[in-house]
Parts: sequence; structure tokens; C-alpha cells
Amino acid sequence: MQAALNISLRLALFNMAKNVTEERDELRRINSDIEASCKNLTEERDDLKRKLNDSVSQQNSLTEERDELRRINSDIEASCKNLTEERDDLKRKLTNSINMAKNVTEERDELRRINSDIEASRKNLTEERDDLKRKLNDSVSQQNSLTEERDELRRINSDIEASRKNLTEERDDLKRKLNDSVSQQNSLTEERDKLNRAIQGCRMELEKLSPARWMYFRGSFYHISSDQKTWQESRRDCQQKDADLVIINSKEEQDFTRQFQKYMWIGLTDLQTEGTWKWVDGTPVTKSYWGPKEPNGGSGENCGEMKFDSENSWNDGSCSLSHFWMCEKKVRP
Ligand code: 2F8
Ligand code: CA
Repeated sequence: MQAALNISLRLALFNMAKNVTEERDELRRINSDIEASCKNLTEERDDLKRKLNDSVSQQNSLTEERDELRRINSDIEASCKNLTEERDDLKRKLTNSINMAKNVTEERDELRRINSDIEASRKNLTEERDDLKRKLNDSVSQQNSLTEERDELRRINSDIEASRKNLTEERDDLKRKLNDSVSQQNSLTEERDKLNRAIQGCRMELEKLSPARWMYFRGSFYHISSDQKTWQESRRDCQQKDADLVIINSKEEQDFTRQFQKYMWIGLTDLQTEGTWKWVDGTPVTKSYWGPKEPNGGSGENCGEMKFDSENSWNDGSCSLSHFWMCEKKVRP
């Protein structure tokens, strides 16, 4: 049994040695593997260490770069913020400026309109002022001349007043003298009429003895009386001589009758219709030779008479006065 035990033990030991050898070999292999693996791992570690170093330094520079970028970013942000604020401020200012420019433009346009209105109004006012100035000047000069005229009239008035006083006295004196003269004239007129009647008698006698006292001119015979009668009496005398008072139809006939320089009745009257002068044959007056301002006697002077002082020498006189007269007897039309 011992033996068996020895053998078994040996066996067991052998087995055990075998196992240990195998195990050692195995361990050696494993160890070799581990060593190889360890070597690899070391290399790998070293490699990783390098990489780690690289990575760390890269990380460091990246960190620096990041920090730098952060700073820059922060600066940019700050700047951006400032710029945004500035932009917003400028936007506000721009808006304000646009609004203000709009207001100013509207104000300018309004001012332009007002300006234009004021300009027109100024022009009108200037014209009105100039017109008023002219009128004022006219008025002043008119006033000056009126003042001068008034002063002159005052002087004249004063002179006239003095003169009127003198004239009144003179007139009263003359009136008295005239009254004396009229009564003297009346007696002279009576005396003259008496004498005229006497002369008329003589003339009639003389007329009968002197038929050649008719003058011929352009188709008519003319006769001038040698005494004086009213217009109607004068006309009657002509008619008794188969004639009528002279009718003047032309300048030549007017010159002819004027040349005798006698104040005498002619065949002109407005007895029929006041103001409508006709010749004794009923014809209207076509060419007249009234004196200045004649006829002027209205219904008080209705008979035409010839004065001889100028070409326009006719006068309307009172028919009842006595004058010489001229008869005309037509022998051909
Ligand atoms: O001056 C013209 C004027 O002369 C006289 O009156 C002052 C005549 N009258 C008589 O002869 C009566 C006016 O007939 C004449 O117009
Ligand atoms: Ca008259």
C-alpha cells in the first residue's frame, strides 16, 4: 500500500509536474504574449502619450485660440451692440430727420404759397400806392392852384367890391342923367318925327320925280328908302312899289346890300312862328349871315335888319322900331 501510495503519489506528482510544466509553458506563452502585448501596450501608451501631448498642446492652442476668439467675439458683440444701438439711434434720427424734412418741405411749400400771395399783394399795394401818390400829387397841385385861384379871386372880389361901390354911385348918377336925357330925347323924338313927316312929304314928291333910284343887280332891281319906318310899314311901301323887302340868297347879294352901309330892314321875320325865320316869300333861310350871338331877341325881336359892319351882319330887332329899308323887285328868277 505504501508502494501503491508512492506510486499514486508519484503518479500524482508526475501528473502534477506535468501539469505544472504545461502550466508553466502555458504561463510562459502567456507571459510571452503578455510581454509582447505589454511591449505593444507600452508603444501604444507612448504613442498615445505623444498623441496626448500633441493633443494637449493642440488643445492648449485651441483653448488659447478659443479664448482669443471669445475675446474677439466679445469685442465684436460689444461693437455689434454699439453698432446696433448706433444704427437704431441713427434710424430714429433718420426718421426724425425725414419727418422734419417733410414738415420743413410742407412748411417751405406753404411759405412759397404765402410768399407768392404776399408778392401779388405787394405788387397790388405798390400799384395802388403809386396811383394814390399820383392822385395825391394831382390833388395837391390842384389844391395849390385852387388856393392861388381863391386868393386871386379874393383879391379880385375885394377890387370888384370897391369898384361895385363906385359903379353903384356912378350908375345912380347916370340914372339921374339918363332920366333927364330921356325926357330931352322924347321931346327931340317928337320933333324928329315931325321933321321926318315933313321930309317924307318932300321925298315922295322927289321919288315921283326920280324913278331911276332903283339899282340893278343880278336879275333884280333894289331900292333903298330915304326915310325910316317900322318893319310892317316898310314892307307895305315895297309892296306898293310892286316889290317886297329884300331877300338875300347868296354871298354876292349879301355883299351887294352891305356896300350901302345903311342900317335897314330886310325881308326876314319869325312873326309867324317864334324862332322859325323865313323870308317874306315864305322860303326858309338856307344861308344866313346873322351877327355874333344873333338872333337873340326871342319874341321881343321878330324882324330882320341889316347892319353893315361885317359880313355876318344880320340882327333880329323889334319890328316896331323905325329904320331905313331895302326893297327888291325881281325881273328874272
Ligand atoms: O348887341 C346886339 C344888340 O344890340 C341892340 O341891343 C342892345 C339891339 N336892340 C335894338 O337895336 C333895339 C339888339 O337887337 C341886338 O341884338
Ligand atoms: Ca337882336
